[in-house]
Amino acid sequence: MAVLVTGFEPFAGLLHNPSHALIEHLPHTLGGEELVRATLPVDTQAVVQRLETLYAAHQPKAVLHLGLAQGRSLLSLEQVALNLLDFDIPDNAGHRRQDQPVLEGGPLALLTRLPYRDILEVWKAAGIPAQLSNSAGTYLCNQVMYLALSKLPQDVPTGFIHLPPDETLALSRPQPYVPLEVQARAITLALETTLTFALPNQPRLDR
Ligand code: PCA
Repeated sequence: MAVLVTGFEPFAGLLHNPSHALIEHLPHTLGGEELVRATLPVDTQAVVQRLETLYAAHQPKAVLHLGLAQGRSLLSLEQVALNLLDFDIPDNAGHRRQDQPVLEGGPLALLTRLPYRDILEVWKAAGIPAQLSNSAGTYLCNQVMYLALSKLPQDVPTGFIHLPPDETLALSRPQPYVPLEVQARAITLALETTLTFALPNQPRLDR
């Protein structure tokens, strides 16, 4: 069984998305599990089918979705996803949404299924600049987090981490950033912690 990690393609006129760049920096296996990486389209319609295909093809034992949060200077471990799509900035296919649910009839909010307190502790010990966030927004990242938590089995650790700009984005427009290498280390630690704490039958990993 595999562990699935995804990033997003660039969007909103940017030429780069650290969440896409970062997945190439992750190890190929973690704790003996294959790490499957994929890049999701920033298209509110196409992303639904893409997720279904990925989940069906890999039957992952843990899932971590990643995206960029422009304007945030720390990694954000997202605590909740809302059943709401509401965005003025069109996605890459030109769609906009207002006051629409991600899933008709679904609960208003879903809580992450990552061991987030453990991840925060591990990050703190490693000096990772990160925070717990209680808003994943109402754009594609929140949609993917909500869909993942709705579609994957309850016992599959599942969640979302928003990444800050990296050095490539900071070079094109001066802004606070966290180097991609540090972000990749943080995500590797988050995945290791998830396999260790959320799947108790897993042998403990060496850090
Ligand atoms: N960030 C956007 C969507 C794609 C991405 O990387 C978001 O925060 O919703």
